[in-house]
Amino acid sequence: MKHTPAGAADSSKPALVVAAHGRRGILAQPDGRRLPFMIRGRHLRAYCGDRVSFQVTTVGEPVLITRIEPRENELQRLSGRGGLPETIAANVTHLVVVMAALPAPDLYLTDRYLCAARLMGATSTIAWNKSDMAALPAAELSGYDSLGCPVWSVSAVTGAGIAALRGWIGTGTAILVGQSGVGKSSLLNALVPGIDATTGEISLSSDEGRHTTTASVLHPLPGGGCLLDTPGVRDFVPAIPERTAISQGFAEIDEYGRQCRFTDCSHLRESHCAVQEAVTDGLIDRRRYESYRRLMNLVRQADGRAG
Ligand SMILES: Nc1nc2c(ncn2[C@@H]2O[C@H](COP(=O)(O)OP(=O)(O)O)[C@@H](O)[C@H]2O)c(=O)[nH]1
Ligand SMILES: [Mg+2]
Ligand SMILES: [Zn+2]
Repeated sequence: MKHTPAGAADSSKPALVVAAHGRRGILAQPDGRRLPFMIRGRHLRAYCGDRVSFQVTTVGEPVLITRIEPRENELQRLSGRGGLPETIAANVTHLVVVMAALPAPDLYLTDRYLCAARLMGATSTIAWNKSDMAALPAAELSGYDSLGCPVWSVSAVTGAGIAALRGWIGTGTAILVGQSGVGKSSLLNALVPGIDATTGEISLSSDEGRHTTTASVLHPLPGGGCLLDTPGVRDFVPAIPERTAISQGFAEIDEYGRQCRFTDCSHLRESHCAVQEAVTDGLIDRRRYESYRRLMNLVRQADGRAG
């Protein structure tokens, strides 16, 4: 009979992957205990946010992941190589788009994040950071609230709005995204009490054990949620979606698009296009429509290169 020492791994319940790199990482058990894990073979791949079953082989050695629970979604970004989408986390429920007065806001990029969030089934919000330096441009961002994307005024420096943002994340799993310099690392420190984003990085030895790499980490939040930090991909840009899916990533275009004459309407040039009419009538914000058009063109260019 196998002897299980007190305090050892309980493999009867699924655990959460809270740090992952390659085929190694750390699991958190439901009672909060942490266990190093590894994956054998090439058919399994675990990401931060995955819920997994595991097996204890040798006490004191990393446990073996045997099964990955079906994922609700995958967070994907463009990889450097050939622009292929690469999964960086699983079961991400909330995307926090961080913006600030400096660097100057790029609403096109914001819309691209919101599109990616909607397509992966995550909710999104905008955190206007550095509010101690420049107040939230309420008029410019007012349209986002009505798209189901609340806008928070926060400051990583003074702590203003931090509890409210944490409350919005609730028990979900969130990631901070946005341009370099907007304050994502600073907000991570403000949201997760007691961590230091630099020393909070976890280094795992690679499969070969020759060098260490920085893992993606899920930090627990006081309210029961988690905040994902992906040091290697801090300035994450979402993967370009399928061209036919982009309109579904824009809530208002998705809504008006149902009234277009053609079910496969691209809402760019067709006649009897309810989306273009709504833009003309001022029912859809012109700048949001321009974001949609730019993303559609970007995908056409990408498809052109691939073909
Ligand atoms: N005044 C002010 N400065 C901030 C705030 N948050 C971040 N910063 C500064 O903005 C710069 C970039 O912050 P950082 O967290 O590294 O941004 P990241 O690149 O998005 O991770 C740093 O100099 C921070 O000190 C804030 O709320 N108020
Ligand atoms: Mg940073
Ligand atoms: Zn249309």
